[in-house]
Amino acid sequence: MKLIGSPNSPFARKVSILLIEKGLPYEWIADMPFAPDTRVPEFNPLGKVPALLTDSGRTLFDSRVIVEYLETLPPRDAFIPTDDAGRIEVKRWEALADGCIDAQAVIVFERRRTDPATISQSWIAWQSAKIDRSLAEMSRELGSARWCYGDRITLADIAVVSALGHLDLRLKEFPWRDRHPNLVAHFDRMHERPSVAETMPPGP
Ligand SMILES: N[C@@H](CCC(=O)N[C@@H](CS)C(=O)NCC(=O)O)C(=O)O
Repeated sequence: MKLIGSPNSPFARKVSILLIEKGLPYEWIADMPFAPDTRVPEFNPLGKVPALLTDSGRTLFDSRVIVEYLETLPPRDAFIPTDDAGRIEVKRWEALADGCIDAQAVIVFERRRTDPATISQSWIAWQSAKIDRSLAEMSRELGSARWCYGDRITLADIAVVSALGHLDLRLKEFPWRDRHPNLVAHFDRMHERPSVAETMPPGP
């Protein structure tokens, strides 16, 4: 299996953490989708990372499909519950965390406009509100629990730590630590795991 990703991509990190947690061997192929010589479109017509090249030669994307595929490999169903209610809850967490990353990415790209005069502060504020609300929802749902869902680590915890890690990387000024101490505790606990510590984005 080969994982095509960029080291700072939170979506690729989510997949990497799951691969490591499951103990699945894989080859990491670093590729920046915005580099002029990128080969990402050969694996994903959408030109985004992560993409996974399976041992049978199939390319899979996006990260939500890849994690579903990985859960079909042994140890099967270890990170997404198999009961309907649990599965939907964990996928809801993933959608929340991924959506939080999407809003972060929009802000990052908006700020990178070559002509600063064209940067839309109202668009940034619109996206910031999504981040605020998604973090508040994560914090509310987590409460004082150790794990996002149930009594063990799931894909939900992995998705959340990837989203929070990307905030630390790209939007350092975002005051999530002051506002949500329970997310900080979860984040710190998750960093005790080698899978999370080893996949810290190098930045910048
Ligand atoms: N929904 C996708 C999002 C992937 C994504 O946006 N990846 C970014 C890097 S973090 C990317 O490759 N962007 C390149 C582009 O938008 O052209 C997933 O979950 O895999």
